[in-house]
Amino acid sequence: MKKMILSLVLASAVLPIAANAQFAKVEDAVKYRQSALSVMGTHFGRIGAVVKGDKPYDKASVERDAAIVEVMAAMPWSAFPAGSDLSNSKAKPEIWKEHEKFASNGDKLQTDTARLSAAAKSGDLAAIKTAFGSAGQTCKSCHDNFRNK
Ligand code: ASC
Repeated sequence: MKKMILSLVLASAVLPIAANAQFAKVEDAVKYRQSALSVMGTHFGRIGAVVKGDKPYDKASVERDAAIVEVMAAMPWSAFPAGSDLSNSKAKPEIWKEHEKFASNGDKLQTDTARLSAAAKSGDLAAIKTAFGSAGQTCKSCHDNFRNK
């Protein structure tokens, strides 16, 4: 498990650079970002179930979920090339019109999810709940501004 978490941490440093390489097709960018966001949502949701009290708190599981969320939070933002607001995408044109705002939302998510990961490592459930709430707000604000329903 330690090795897996270490690999994830290393991947988080390396993968955003790899992801900056151009996608061959805009369809590939859409698939890539949707995949990263889906994996992030799955693991964020697992922490959410603990935060809501629907699932018992298990430190190791939350730590693993938070590590994955943290890595995934760095992934999607380089996969919004111009012209990738395809019909199978919920991306709003504001992503490109207000790109700085969009990018800063992505940066904030990375800060929030790093805090969530730190809280998960500390084993302090109250801190996990607070960090989860902040990260959830950041998800919501991006969805409200930049994602079609
Ligand atoms: C989740 C999830 C999201 C966010 C968002 C927060 O668990 O999959 O996209 O939280 O709903 O408002």
